[in-house]
Amino acid sequence: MMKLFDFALAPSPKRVRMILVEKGLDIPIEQVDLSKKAQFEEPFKSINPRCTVPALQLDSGEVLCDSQSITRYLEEVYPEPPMLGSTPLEKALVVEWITRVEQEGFMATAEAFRNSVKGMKGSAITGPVSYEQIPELAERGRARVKDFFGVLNERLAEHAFLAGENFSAADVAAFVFVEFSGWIKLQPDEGLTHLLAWRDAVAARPSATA
Ligand SMILES: N[C@@H](CCC(=O)N[C@@H](CS)C(=O)NCC(=O)O)C(=O)O
Repeated sequence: MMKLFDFALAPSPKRVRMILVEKGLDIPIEQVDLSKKAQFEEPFKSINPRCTVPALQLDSGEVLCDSQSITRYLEEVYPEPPMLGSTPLEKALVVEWITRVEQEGFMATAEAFRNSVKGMKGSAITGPVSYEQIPELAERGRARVKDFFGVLNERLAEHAFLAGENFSAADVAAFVFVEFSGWIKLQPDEGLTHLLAWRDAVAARPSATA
């Protein structure tokens, strides 16, 4: 049986937990306590030398170390309901929006968080190599998050969901990003009505609290 390495409080593994709920899958989950730096200790650091969660260990022993590769694998093995699009266009747009949410949403939030919080000194980038904080990046990250809220709002003015008319892993990623932005005390303001209506719709899904 495959096993998911998770940390309940962290955003990236929540993306995978939401996909599991959407697909009705129940697999063993093991917590890696990031607050105790367990990601840098054995046995986990040998399982995922990148020292991040989520990681999915397959029956073969093979390990997938990124929420995107894990989502792709789950989609191939358990295609229903589709989370990565159904038509050629939808599949392409899911990739495009996941990439944008990761680069413009998650990275910007992580930049703001990891370059400003005292406990993250020497940990400005995830992984086994130590990188020092650059305070200017925190400021820039906050500006980028606000800008990206606007991008999402514009997209959701045109479409019910990011890749079109169907809920997908791109919405999962964006929903978790909006939650994550609360860590740097930013949230979409009232004027972003399309983004807020979409957020309420996603929040009503059982997977939202995964
Ligand atoms: N793009 C990766 C990012 C994974 C990632 O950065 N995970 C964070 C938790 S959200 C982590 O493991 N951090 C470990 C650390 O801060 O040392 C994914 O989505 O799988």
